[in-house]
Amino acid sequence: MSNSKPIYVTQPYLPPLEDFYPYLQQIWDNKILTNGGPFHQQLEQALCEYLGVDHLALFSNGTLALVTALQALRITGEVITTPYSFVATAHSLLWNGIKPVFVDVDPDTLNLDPAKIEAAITPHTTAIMPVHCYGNPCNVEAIQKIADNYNLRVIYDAAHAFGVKTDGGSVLRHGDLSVLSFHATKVFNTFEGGAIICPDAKTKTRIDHLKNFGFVDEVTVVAPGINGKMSEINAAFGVLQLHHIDEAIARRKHIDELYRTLLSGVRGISCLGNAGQDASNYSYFPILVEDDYPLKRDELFQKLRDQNIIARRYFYPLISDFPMYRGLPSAHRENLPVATRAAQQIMCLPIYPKLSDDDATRIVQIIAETSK
Ligand code: T4K
Repeated sequence: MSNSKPIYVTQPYLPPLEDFYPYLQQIWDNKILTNGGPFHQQLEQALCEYLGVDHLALFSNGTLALVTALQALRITGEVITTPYSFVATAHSLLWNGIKPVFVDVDPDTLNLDPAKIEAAITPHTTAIMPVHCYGNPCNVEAIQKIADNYNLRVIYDAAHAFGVKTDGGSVLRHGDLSVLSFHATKVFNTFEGGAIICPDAKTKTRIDHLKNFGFVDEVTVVAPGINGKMSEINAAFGVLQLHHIDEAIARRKHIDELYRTLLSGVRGISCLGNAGQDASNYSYFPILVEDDYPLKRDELFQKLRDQNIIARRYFYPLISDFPMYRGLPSAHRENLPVATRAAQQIMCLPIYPKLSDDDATRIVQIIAETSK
């Protein structure tokens, strides 16, 4: 075991602590801690401007935002989704009493494969929930075409897709709703947090009611809402964090390029390519450990661990392999060959703004020395 300090798959970006004090002072002065206070409003506005979207509702985390997005559109029955994601994607369906129907992913992007969606549609299907995995955009046009043909709603789990742009605009403008996560491990974080992006003010109002117990005013409750509100301290941190986001993404881009250059000659290791976006956020650095690499993926994973490099196997196991899903007919591995293979080969290397070039180089050296 190495004596060096552990290098994790990610490390949250934190602005200088003293920069946060004035924000805290403001909260202490006005005593508004939550329930749509001034920082909450300020962050919603600032994020709409930064992301280039019209309406955004903040949440206390991405999972509650997903659960509420499904409620907002009154989704029931069956929803087509990907097995290749973080469990929260499918859990949000179960929390709404909806049956997930897993469809395989595209081998190049590891996003839901539009060519396989149609065969999974039944009379009970009401929506599609794709994921822009690693911030690589889904084939939004093909998905929308299917949704239009079958009168289905589309809710994107865009937890990884902060700041990603396609065709000159935010990827978050596609579908009926998109959901972001601002968890500590994300490109833009508010410690915990999330948001729903919606196209019109009426839907935003409904979402705002749903995240506040269904209250419209002091005496009127219009829905069995939840408490999904973001607190002032998280929102204030978000406002400050937003000043640093471009710099943080630029540093991630540099590491992404460095990894790609250094890994280009390593036999048996492949990097996921660009999925057609004009602006990426470099939120993850996934590699595939293929058959011609001398070690199995788990052996390489362990080898890195022995050197105190804590990579992660996002997304292994597949969601469809967890006990609450594996009994579903769509969860059978024969139905999901591409996702099954990817889950066996995937490993996400450390990437975050403070990761040094030397550390990134050392990580690749460890991977490359076995492949010589
Ligand atoms: N949809 C998708 C597609 C998602 O990926 C996620 C979340 C969601 C929905 C749900 O959004 P939220 O409800 O979370 O807002 C992490 C995150 O907890 C989770 O937010 C994220 N996806 C998922 C991909 O990764 P773990 O279990 O891997 O987290 P953890 O605690 O092992 O953290 C990974 C590494 O990050 C640690 O080894 C060290 C570092 N770290 C972590 C935390 C929490 C820090 O340095 N500081 C920290 O505070 O799930």
